[in-house]
Amino acid sequence: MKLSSILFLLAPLLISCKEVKLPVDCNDIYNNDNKQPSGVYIIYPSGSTSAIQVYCDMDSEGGRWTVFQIRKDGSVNFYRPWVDYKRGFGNAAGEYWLGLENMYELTRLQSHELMVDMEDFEGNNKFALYSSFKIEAECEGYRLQVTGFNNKGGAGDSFSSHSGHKFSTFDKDQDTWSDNCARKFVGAFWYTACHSANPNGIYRWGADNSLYAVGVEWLTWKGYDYSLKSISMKIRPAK
Ligand SMILES: [Ca+2]
Repeated sequence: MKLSSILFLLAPLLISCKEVKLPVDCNDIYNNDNKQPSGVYIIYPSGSTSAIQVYCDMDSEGGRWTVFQIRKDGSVNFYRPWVDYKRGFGNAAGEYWLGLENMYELTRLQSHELMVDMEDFEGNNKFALYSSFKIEAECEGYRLQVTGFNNKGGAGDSFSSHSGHKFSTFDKDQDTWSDNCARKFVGAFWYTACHSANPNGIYRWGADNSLYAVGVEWLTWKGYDYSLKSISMKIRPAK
């Protein structure tokens, strides 16, 4: 076969390779087709070998949200070591944590907004919006930067106080307390000394004051003695 024939046969492959743009996040999926419903999709936070399943919220407040954390039925254990919080765990169709490294990759190149959606066991829904959210690199302890709270959703601000703090798990204490917040409050978070929100705490089915502040909590809405039915944290590029 002549070289020109081979090139002719390869041409469509070469062209199609150029045209493939893998979605980095749910915002890309939305921009490729804005009729796509909320659901589980594959994204590539850092190139073609980084495929991971996530839940995309295409409905709330304009959609385009990539969910990085969700609790809704207590089916997944969230009391896990550093390596799990770094890499991610759970099931994109159920409860999961996307992983700090993925969150760093998603937020390092452009400005992102954050939405925190929550529901109690009485069927009430609230949310919190933040105009800026990013995670620093692992060598900086995956430090949180979150600002620009907006109380449109009525949940109050239980997260800004965590801004500027490193992420802690029970086996990696980077909090500002002399003791270990992750062990004390049975979770993993950007603990200070220690928290006003504990989304990765124990799933406890509502009001329960038998153990202080260990539940799935958002202080400014339900206080320290109420574990939420559901909570999800999601990001999208700021427009
Ligand atoms: Ca400590």
